[in-house]
Parts: sequence; structure tokens; C-alpha cells
Amino acid sequence: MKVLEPEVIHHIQGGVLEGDNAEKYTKYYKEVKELYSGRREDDPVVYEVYSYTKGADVLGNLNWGLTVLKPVLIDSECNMTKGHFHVNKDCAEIYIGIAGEGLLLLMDEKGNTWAEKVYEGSLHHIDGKTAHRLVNTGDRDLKVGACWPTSAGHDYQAIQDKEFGYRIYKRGGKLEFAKRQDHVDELR
Ligand code: S6P
Ligand code: ZN
Repeated sequence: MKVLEPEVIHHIQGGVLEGDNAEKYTKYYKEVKELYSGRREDDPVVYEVYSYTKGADVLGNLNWGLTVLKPVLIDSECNMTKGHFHVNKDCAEIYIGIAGEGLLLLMDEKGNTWAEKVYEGSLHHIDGKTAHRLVNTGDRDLKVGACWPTSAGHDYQAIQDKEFGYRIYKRGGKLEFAKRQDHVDELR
């Protein structure tokens, strides 16, 4: 029997994904500056996303991902990912907190917005109809693993059309949740 080395290694303790088939992209502040209410003059890295898959065009196959969200503040607003719905609403996703502290901001199709705390070992099942965005509320990198179907697709436009209901700020070490002007919580 052949015993093969894995194609990709996820260095859980303090590392990232490593291997020829691991992909990575880096998001800089200026690419996503419209996400935040305030502005910065510099252009720091705001997050990095690593991913691994095989046979992305085969229905039922999965992606594994790692998001590294930097602990930067933009005029007191906590750093966040763009956030998205899945194009295919049948495709759920699982997140696992690996390091750091944050919030998983969730929003249903009506715009109801709530959050789950994210920290080492926290597990999050994200329904296929629920938009999701990570927010780093801590002082170090927030690392979150993710597993989702290759057929999910990302709908970013729906978030631009109807943003998550809350912004999250950190002032004097304390979190503040600011409801967006047009937002009405119906369920929570
Ligand atoms: C993919 C999964 C994550 C995000 C990543 C960046 O379904 O949810 O890998 O892509 O956290 O977030 P975003 O919203 O910029 O794609
Ligand atoms: Zn997703």
C-alpha cells in the first residue's frame, strides 16, 4: 500500500496553510476601504485568506480555508471581512475559531443581524441562507478555519445592497455596537 504525504498542511499552532496546492490572497485596506465608516491614510494588510481544494468543478466537493484577520482599527472601528451570502443557498459552511478573539456577524435574508463569539475551539454552523462576516475584536490575529462546498459561490453584491445591521467599534478597550440608521431588528 502506498502511504502518501498530505498535499497541504495546516499548521494549527501559530501557522498557516503550506503546500503546493494551497492558495492565498491578501486584502489591503484600500481595496475594501468603503466597508468602514472612517478612513486611514496608510494601507495595511487587513486580511489574508488561504484555501485548499481538489476538483472544484465536482458537485459535492469541499474547500478548506483559513482566514487571518488583522487586529487593525479604522478610526475605532474593528477590522472585518467583506462578508457575503452564498450564491447557492443550499450550501452551508462551518467555521472553527483557531486563535484570537472576534465575532461572527450573521444576517438573514430580511436583514436581521446577530453575532456569535469566536475564539479558539468555537464551532459555527452557517446556514446556506445566512450572510457571514468576521470581525476582529481582539489585539492579535483572528484565525478562523472554514469548510464549505465548492459550488457555494460568493454573493458580495447583496451585502452592498443591504449591509449588516451593526457596525462594531472598540473605544477605551470596550466594544460598542452601533446600529445602522436604516436597520430594524425583527427577530432578535
Ligand atoms: C468562504 C468563507 C471564507 C471567506 C473569508 C473572507 O465561503 O466564508 O473563506 O471567504 O473569510 O471573507 P469574504 O467575505 O471577504 O469572502
Ligand atoms: Zn462563506
